[in-house]
Amino acid sequence: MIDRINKLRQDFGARVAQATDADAVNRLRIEFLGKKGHLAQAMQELRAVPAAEKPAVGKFINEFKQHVERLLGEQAEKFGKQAGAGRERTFDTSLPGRRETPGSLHPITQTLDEIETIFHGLGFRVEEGPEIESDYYNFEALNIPKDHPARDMQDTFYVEGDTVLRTHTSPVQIHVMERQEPPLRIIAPGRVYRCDSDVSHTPMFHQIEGLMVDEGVSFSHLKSVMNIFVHQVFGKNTSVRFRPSFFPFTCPSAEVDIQCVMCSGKGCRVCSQTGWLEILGAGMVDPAVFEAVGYDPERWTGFAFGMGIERITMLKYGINDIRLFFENDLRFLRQF
Ligand code: 2NL
Repeated sequence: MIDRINKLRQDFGARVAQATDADAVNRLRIEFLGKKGHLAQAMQELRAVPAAEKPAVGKFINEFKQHVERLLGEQAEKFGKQAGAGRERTFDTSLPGRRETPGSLHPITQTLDEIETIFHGLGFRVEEGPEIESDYYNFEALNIPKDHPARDMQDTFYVEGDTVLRTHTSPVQIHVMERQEPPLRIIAPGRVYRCDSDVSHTPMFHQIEGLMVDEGVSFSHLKSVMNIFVHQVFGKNTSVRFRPSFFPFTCPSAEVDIQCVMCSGKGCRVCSQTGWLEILGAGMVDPAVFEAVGYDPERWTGFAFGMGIERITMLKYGINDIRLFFENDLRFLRQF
């Protein structure tokens, strides 16, 4: 067996030296390394070698194989380079191109970016804060008393003791007001958490709140800013209306409706035949909130508003199930 390999080795050495082009090298590769080549055959024959000699013979065959691979590699590289030199690479211009599949931002991110840009244009800056908050920043400072239904265990995720997952981004604005005197124009986007889950509620969703505080800020400033916002997001011809409402942290409070985007106000299933869709809540900051952060309510006034990003996105694109945003099904996401 060893003798046979030695003969093969001599034969290979002579022929590889004679090879003059890449084709010849390839033929040698098939003859020696191919499925039915000399080396495969030697491995077959190895089975019949007595057990005592097997390791030595096996090692010998392996060394030969490595030798063949190395020499063929060297020759192939040499002829490959010669073949490439001086010859232009050609390509088939009739082949169809490879399609690029660029990714895209999540629809929630797109809406958030769009809203931030609109308010940036109106002089608002973005502020962020922690998602885990104390009862004080999430409720107390916002004039939400201990027995208020919003604090119900069914709505709020309690972490432990006085610590909660924020149920809105208002605590961000409380922090900002505590460390900074008016005038102030900020928006606070981020994740918020409520213990709720169905086609229109998820335990985590995104909210953006806005706050403007200065001397002489009035409800008409709020209306004007809301009008500009709605017209930029839903189009110039979208009607806006304010309905009286209640929030513990604003007075007076209002809910802002837009003309139904599905039926243009004629009445349909989406708007429950009313022709209007609620998109956000807003109002004049309650003096109790200013007292809590140490602002003089006799001097400063302000407006605030809050909206759910998922809700705005659903209305904008006619999406009827909020859970689609969180399933990450590419068939859904690719449409944005
Ligand atoms: C809604 C309503 C609202 C606010 C949020 C706010 C924040 C501070 C002071 C006063 Cl620091 N108000 N935020 C005001 C009115 C409504 O949100 O429906 N959100 C989804």
